[in-house]
Amino acid sequence: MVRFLAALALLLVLAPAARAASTPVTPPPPEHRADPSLTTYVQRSGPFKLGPYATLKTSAKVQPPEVAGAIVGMDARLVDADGKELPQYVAMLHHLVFTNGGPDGERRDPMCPKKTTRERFFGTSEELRALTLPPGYGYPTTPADRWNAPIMVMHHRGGFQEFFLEYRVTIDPRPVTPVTPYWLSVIPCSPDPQWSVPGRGSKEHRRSRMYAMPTAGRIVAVGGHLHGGANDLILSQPACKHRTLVTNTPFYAPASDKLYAVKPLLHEPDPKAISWWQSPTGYAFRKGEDLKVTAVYDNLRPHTRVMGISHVYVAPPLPGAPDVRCSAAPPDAQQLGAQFEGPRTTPPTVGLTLARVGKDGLARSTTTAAGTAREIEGESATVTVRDFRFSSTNLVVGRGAVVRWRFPDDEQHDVTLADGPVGFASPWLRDGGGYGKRFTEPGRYLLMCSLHSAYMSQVVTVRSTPPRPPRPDGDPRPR
Ligand SMILES: [Cu+2]
Repeated sequence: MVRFLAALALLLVLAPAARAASTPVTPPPPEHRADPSLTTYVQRSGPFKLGPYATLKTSAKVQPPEVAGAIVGMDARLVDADGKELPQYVAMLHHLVFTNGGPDGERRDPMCPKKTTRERFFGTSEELRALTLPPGYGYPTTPADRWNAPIMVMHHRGGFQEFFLEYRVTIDPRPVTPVTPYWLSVIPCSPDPQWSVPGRGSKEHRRSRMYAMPTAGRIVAVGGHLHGGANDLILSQPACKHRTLVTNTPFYAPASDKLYAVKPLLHEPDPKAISWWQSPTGYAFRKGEDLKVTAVYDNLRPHTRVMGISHVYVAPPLPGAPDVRCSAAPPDAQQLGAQFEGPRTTPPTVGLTLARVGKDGLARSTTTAAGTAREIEGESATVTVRDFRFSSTNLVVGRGAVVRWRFPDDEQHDVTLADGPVGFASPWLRDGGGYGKRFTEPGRYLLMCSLHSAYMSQVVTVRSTPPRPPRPDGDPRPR
């Protein structure tokens, strides 16, 4: 009897209580490149509902698997109720970041001085790249950790679509060398870390940011995130003759991919994959040393709302190692490439238009303005963005005039170029926020709200002549 009770007690300690009954477990999928004897926890969040042509921006409830150990592989995707993956041309996983506040919810990203951002340890996007780490390394996890996952999904169709966020986490319960994740974004510490490439004809557009590392360490894995139009993401070490440590290469889908047949196409598709770098030896850096992240974009055409984020996984310095300066390139580095057939490394030319939803509920491409032209004679014009509408849908201004947009609603909107002479976009704005833009290049600017692109559009036509001076008699009528 005693033996039976002891066995029962052991069973209670070891078995199902150790994880939620609803969490299926599998061997690691090949994408995780993990020891096949390990266990992968397949978890879901949702359901979420997408409206017609909607952009869903929310925070998904996610939780760590009910075991302590270290995460050695992780990925995420959108699935339907049967677990079938939703293709990107239907519902696009545009952004997803897993954050970890630790057991007390207080853990923060050390690179964000205002401490507003929790530790980001895994991100995926249209690239759908899995987190992998060299053998023997892992990101420590406990069931007590408090996770969260800001997610942004774009629906490319009319009607409604339900989906679940499925995330797979491979855990090694054995002791491993712990890694710390660093999110080195060209635009730091923002929920929307975007800028726009003007596309004024010079071949390349580069934007960089430097980060002083708070501790010494070794870079053992580097992933990244880029948007459409990107050529490269570069992690470099300024103190070592500015050498490049890692280049993450974007891989674009073949032209035949249904992603490029989405009608109307309302944003430039991101790369379908991005390379991943990992090395058990790693690159050493010193406490306080700068690392630099640089995003390289095509500048022949405008690319709006782009990003450049390096996901850097750092292990402690090797035990007993001296304070290494400019350590040699690790001989055991691996660069993992595209996980699909026929990748393209040159960003494809993508033509974007505006869209309008018809009485049948279907959106159609258009390059024309909805209303009659409003001619502005003076130096500036104001547009109010309210009730899912631009107050002027068809605005004509002189060259050099300033257009100011006001966003009084409590719903977030923005103004983003779809097509035109110069790329620009405002941040997401609401509650009285404003944004201004001086138009120095003549031409037609097709503009939309990127969050409601099928429903909110505007055309600004910039004349080749400057604004006319006001009439001396004060008569406001157009001449
Ligand atoms: Cu992005």
